[in-house]
Amino acid sequence: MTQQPALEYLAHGQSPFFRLPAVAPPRPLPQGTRAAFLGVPFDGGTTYQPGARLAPFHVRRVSALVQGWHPAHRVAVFDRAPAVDGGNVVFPPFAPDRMREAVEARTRQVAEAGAVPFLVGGDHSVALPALRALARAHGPLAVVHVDAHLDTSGPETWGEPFHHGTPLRHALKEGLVATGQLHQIGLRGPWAGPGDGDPGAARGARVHDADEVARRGMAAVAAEVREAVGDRPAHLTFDVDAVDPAFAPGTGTPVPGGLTSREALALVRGLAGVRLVGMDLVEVCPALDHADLTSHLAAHLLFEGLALVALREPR
Ligand SMILES: [Mn+2]
Repeated sequence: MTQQPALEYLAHGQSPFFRLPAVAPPRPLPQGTRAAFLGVPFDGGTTYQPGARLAPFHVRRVSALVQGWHPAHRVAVFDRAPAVDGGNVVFPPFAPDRMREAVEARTRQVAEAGAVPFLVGGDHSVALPALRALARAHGPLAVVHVDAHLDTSGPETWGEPFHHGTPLRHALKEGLVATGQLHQIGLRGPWAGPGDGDPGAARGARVHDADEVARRGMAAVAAEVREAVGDRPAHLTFDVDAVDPAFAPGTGTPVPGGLTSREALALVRGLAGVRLVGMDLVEVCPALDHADLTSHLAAHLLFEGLALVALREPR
C-alpha cells in the first residue's frame, strides 16, 4: 500500500523508544514480543495549550538513556519482556475521527499478537480508542487513571463529546470499565460545579485525590489500588498533568498541588503483580517543557509500566 509522504514521515518517528528494535507495520511483531510502544502524535483534543503531538519524538529521544535493570524489582526488564518500538499510529493530525479509528485498529492488532500496547500520546483523547480495543480483547477492564482532572466531562462543556477532558466519560458509558474498577489518582483543583464527580461516582469510581496521597503516602494508596484491581485485566492511563507542574512543567493544562515525580514512579512500581494489558502516557507537551524534565519522567513511567509486564513473565 502506498502512503502519502507526510504520513510516511510521521510513521518513521526518530530514535526508537528505549533503543528497542523498530518494527512498524506492515512488518508484523516478531514472535515472542510482549510489548509494543506506539507514538500517537495527536493534540486536536486539547482545550488549552496544544503541542502534545510532538511528545512521541521527544520521549523517544530521552528514553535512550534508560537502562534495563530494575533494582527494586530485581528484574532485567527488556530481557524478561521483549518489546519493540511499533512506530507511530498514523492519521492526519487534524482528524480526530481518523485518529480514533487508527488507534483502535493498531491497539487491537498489538493485543491480538499477544503483546501489551504502550501508547505515548498525544493528548488524553487518544486513550478512548485504546480502551475500546482492549475491552474488546479482554472484556471490561480495571482502569487506573492518574490525572489532575476527572476526564469525565461531557458535551455540555464545549458542545463536543470528544476531547481530552472526556475519555473516561465515554469509557464508563460504553461499559469498557468493569463495575467499580475506575481508580482515579492525583485529582485536585476546582471543578465547574458540584456535579463534576457524578459520572464516575454513579459507576463506583474510587478517587484518591492528591491530598489523600500526601496524607497517606503513595505506597499505601498503590497497595489499596492493587488489592482492588486483583487479577483483572488492567489498563493504566497516565496523564502527566497528575504530576505537579514543578516536576512536570511540559504539559498543556497544568494544575498546582500535584504528585511529586517520586510519588508518580512509586505508584506504578506499587502496582507490581497486576495484569497490565495496556498503558497510555499522555499530555507531555515538549514545547512547554524545561530541560526535557517531563519527557524524562514520561520515559521512566513507561519503563515502570513495562516492568509490570516483565514481572508477570515466567523467570
Ligand atoms: Mn487527562
